[in-house]
Formats: sequence, structure tokens, C-alpha cells
Amino acid sequence: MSRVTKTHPRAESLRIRERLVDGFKYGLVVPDGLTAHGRGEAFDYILGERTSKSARKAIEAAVAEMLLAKHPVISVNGNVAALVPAEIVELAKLVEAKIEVNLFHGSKKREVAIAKYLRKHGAEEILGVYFKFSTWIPEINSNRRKVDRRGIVASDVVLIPLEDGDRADALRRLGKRIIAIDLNPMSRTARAADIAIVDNITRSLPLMIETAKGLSQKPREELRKISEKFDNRGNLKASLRFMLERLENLSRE
Ligand code: PTJ
Repeated sequence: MSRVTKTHPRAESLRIRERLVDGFKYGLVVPDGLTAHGRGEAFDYILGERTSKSARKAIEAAVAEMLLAKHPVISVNGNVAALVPAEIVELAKLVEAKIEVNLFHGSKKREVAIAKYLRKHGAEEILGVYFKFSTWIPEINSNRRKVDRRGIVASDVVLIPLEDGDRADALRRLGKRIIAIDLNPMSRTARAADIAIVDNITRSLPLMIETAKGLSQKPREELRKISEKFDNRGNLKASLRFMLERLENLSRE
């Protein structure tokens, strides 16, 4: 039950914060996750807290790639679990992706808490929590190097929402296609990804679900065309232009 009054002018934004704060209290989110959210919020404010045309294009390409993939994986950290648990589970079912818990600030206790929370929201199999399936990717410098042999190791396409940087690069060097969700179009993750969705995960996940319902009915050839014509660099520039134009318009008001 939300503690935010419905009439508050920033009600939606406060409700999202509330989910993270609750996630912190339940042991899903680290303190750094709260500050990471603050950074995201600042970019979202500039976007006008809505999904741009370029983000919609990226969402379409991302879902097409996930549907085309042989072994798609959705990587989940503390913030993602706290913000969109049910949506992660629904998207994974629609595109037949595996869900893997992968944390920057490694903690067995938090891995288990996140897996339990996702199961409470309908997930059946959660990877990344059993030591016997763990292996380490030497190319990654952080705790994120610990991955599941049945998941990220075997994957061809990985969705990495709200990332911290070098993993996107390392996974690409290992031949995987990388999809990022990041409100900051200048982040290393957004630039290193094959497809970066510059949008709030709380808006983009429901849109990915809707898109997956539509695209799963289309022939593979059509999905291939959507994915091939996507240009991440060009799309990131369009996201930046969208932000710039909004700031220019605001400065003239
Ligand atoms: O749970 P852990 O241990 O894996 O840690 C998770 C965090 C998020 C703390 C970790 O991955 C981290 O430190 O991330 P960064 O380097 O702060 O990067 C997170 C990126 O996500 C930043 O570029 C933010 O702008 C962006 N971001 C934050 N909130 C959202 C977001 N992007 C989309 N939607 C959001 N709600």
C-alpha cells in the first residue's frame, strides 16, 4: 500500500522512489542503488518523464533481437528487482528468456532475497544463485564476473538494465549482443551496447511486454529487418537531441 497521496503533483515519481526504499528495507537494494536512482531521475526529468520516439525504436529493435535469439538472458540487479519484478517475469516468458541474478555489489544473502522476490512475482527458474553452476568471466573486473553457466555464459543476447559500465564491453567482446536500459545516453553502458533504450525501466518494461506480444506474431524475416536497421550511435544522438530540444524549449518559456 503506497504512502504517497494521489493528489501529489509528483506522485508517480514518489511511488517509484518508494519501491526502491522498500526494496532497500527488504534487503534487495544496496545504498548505492538509491544514489544510482537519483542519477537516473535527473535524466528522466530532462526527458519530461516520457518515452521518446528514439526509445520506442530501441524497444522495438531490442524485443525483435530477444525473439530472434537462441538463448536470451535477462540480467537482474537489486534496483531492477525492486522496480519491475512482475514485468521482468512476464517479459521473460514472452520472449522465452532466462532470468539471471547478477550483482555489482556481490552478496549471497541479497542474491537469495532477489530470487525469492522474483519467484513471489511468478518466476519459476532463477539462475545466478547456485554456486555449483557459477563460473567467472576474467574479462570483467567487478563482482559481475560471477555468472551462471546455464545463463549468461551460454547466452547469445543479454538484456542488462541499469548497469555500471565495463560489463557491456566485456560481454560484447565475448560475442554476445547487448541490450541496455539506461536513462543516461552518455553512459559507457549505453555507448557500448548494441541497443540502448534511453528510458526509465518502469516505462520501458511495460512497453517491451506490449511490443513482444505484437512482434511474436510476425515472421522472423521481419524481425531480422527491424534489428538490422537499428543504429545505436544514431539513436543515442537522437536521444540527446530530444533532451537538448526540451531544455531549449523550457529555457524559452
Ligand atoms: O544491485 P547491484 O549490486 O547490482 O547494484 C546496482 C547498481 C544500480 C547500484 C549498480 O549497477 C550501479 O552502481 O550502477 P550505476 O553505475 O550507478 O549505473 C546505473 C545506471 O542506471 C545510471 O546510468 C543511471 O542513470 C541509470 N538508471 C538509474 N535508475 C534508472 C536508470 N535507468 C533506467 N531506469 C531507471 N529507473
